[in-house]
Amino acid sequence: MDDNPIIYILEARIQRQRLKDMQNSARKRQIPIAEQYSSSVTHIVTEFDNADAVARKLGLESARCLNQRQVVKLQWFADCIRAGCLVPVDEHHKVRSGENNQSVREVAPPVSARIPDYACQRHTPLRHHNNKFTDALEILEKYADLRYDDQDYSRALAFRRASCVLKSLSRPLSRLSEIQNVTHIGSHSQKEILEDGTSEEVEKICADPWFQKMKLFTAIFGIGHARAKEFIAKGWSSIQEVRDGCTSSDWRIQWGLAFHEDLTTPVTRAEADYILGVVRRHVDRVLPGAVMELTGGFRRGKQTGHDVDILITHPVENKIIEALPRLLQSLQSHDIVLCGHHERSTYHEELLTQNTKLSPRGQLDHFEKWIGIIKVPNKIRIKDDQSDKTSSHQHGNNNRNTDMKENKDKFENRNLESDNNTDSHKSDVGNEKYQRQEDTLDSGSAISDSLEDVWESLDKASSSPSPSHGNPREVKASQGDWIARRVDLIISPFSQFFYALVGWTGSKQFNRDVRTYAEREMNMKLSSHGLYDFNQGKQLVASSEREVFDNLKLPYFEPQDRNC
Ligand code: 8GT
Ligand code: MN
Repeated sequence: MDDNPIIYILEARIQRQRLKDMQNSARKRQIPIAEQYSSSVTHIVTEFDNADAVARKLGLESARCLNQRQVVKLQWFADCIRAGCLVPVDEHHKVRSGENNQSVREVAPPVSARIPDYACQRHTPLRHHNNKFTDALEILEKYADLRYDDQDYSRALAFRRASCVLKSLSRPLSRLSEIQNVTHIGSHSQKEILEDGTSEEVEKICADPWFQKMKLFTAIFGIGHARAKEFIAKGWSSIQEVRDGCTSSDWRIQWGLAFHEDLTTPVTRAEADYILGVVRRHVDRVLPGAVMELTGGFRRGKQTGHDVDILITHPVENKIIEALPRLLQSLQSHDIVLCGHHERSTYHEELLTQNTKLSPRGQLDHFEKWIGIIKVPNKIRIKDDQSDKTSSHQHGNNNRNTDMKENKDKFENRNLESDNNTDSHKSDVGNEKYQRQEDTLDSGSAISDSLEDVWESLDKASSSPSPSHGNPREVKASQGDWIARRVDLIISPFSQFFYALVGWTGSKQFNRDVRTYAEREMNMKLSSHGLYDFNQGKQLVASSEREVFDNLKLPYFEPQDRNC
């Protein structure tokens, strides 16, 4: 870090209100900001994505004139504000020279063959430079997941790993073969080699009616792969046909079908904040002193999500006992809850050391939780849409469109819900498919995106009683000025909280990799409940998220850098 840092914020492309907020935050933290650009400026903060544009804007001949200074993204500035001081400029903060790949390749160092093996050792920001490849790889992953799920889940994982490596690169690749030798870009992905982000294979998959139907059906709350395949076998190809023909008594499927359009409309951050606020008010009433965190994708900086995950704890360990039923009662009495299911904790200490491969629900956690749907006034979402057009959001960056697209794709692509099927974990037996999947996974603690199928194959869903009041279709028919939103409320004992926080922050791939890393490299077992060190024969406690990383001998990564 320079001895006398002076920061200049290049105003172009930064919304006025956001700029003002940034300047105020910097002032409060005594971060030195120059009003004008001058030769004494050491850091230029910009929304431009290449240094040549910055140089032009400053009236300089070329980006070479900026050689002595750091040209950095807003992310760096946001990191400084968060840290309360200037943080070192990392690779992912840098804005490079070159408007096209050719010149980027001239100035950028070759992609190192020494990319760390595990995603938990790499920065994986939400916005990255290689979407054209990762989009294609994720289609291959999704297809492998849907098509070959009963044979070989590792195939889908190989694509996910490849895209995960690309997301962590600090510059765009022009061809995938540039990093052919890099670990993780394995034989699976090389077969369908993506020279420029497109391949015949990918195009064929996108046009495949079977794939389109699978994406459509697995996006229904409560529907996993096996049921979606049944629907296709019946000749159904639309949601309406499922509504007309599906006789399942599973509460999730019934409500999921009735409110499908609501539940596949991305949840905005304003809605997530609103839900957090509502829950907080009720939590304060029933459990004063409780600590709450908005987790999941929103905590990783996403502007939209498919649900809202809220983790709740209390510094006094046993205060959480019976708090969730009281919270639900309080929410219900205010007509906020549409439907949902309360799961009791199934945690016991042996789970900390137990080999998860033995249990079909080993990849899920054992916290007490509520999985349900609540009502959010339409105006919350609409207000957010409008404010988004005029000013930026406090957590924001300019990735909203990408983010929306990402979520839309996700909605089309998957359903994550049945893994929460409450009864299914009661049985460890009779699930051949799970065993097969586990055999092909790298680690027993890895979380499979196909968990919904694990539960589906246990076929307990249909026996779970409807935990809600009213008939879903009738409720839908008389819906007021609100939208249905999926919410998970998770209750964690304080002693497990920071492990739960890391787990529920995700991403899923981050969890997979950090758990595999713990097992393979550290001889430890990591879960959302804690960390057990087999070398020392004891549990390692953590009283902050940083300590979780410290205990694993990993550098700390902010939630925003866990978007693998
Ligand atoms: P989204 O933005 O589409 O909602 O995506 P997300 O927020 O990243 O994923 P999510 O499905 O909502 O799950 C949030 C995180 O919680 C994931 O990283 C998931 O791995 C983690 N997680 C646990 N335990 C459990 C569990 O028991 N069930 C589920 N569904 N997720 C769990 O750590
Ligand atoms: Mn989520």
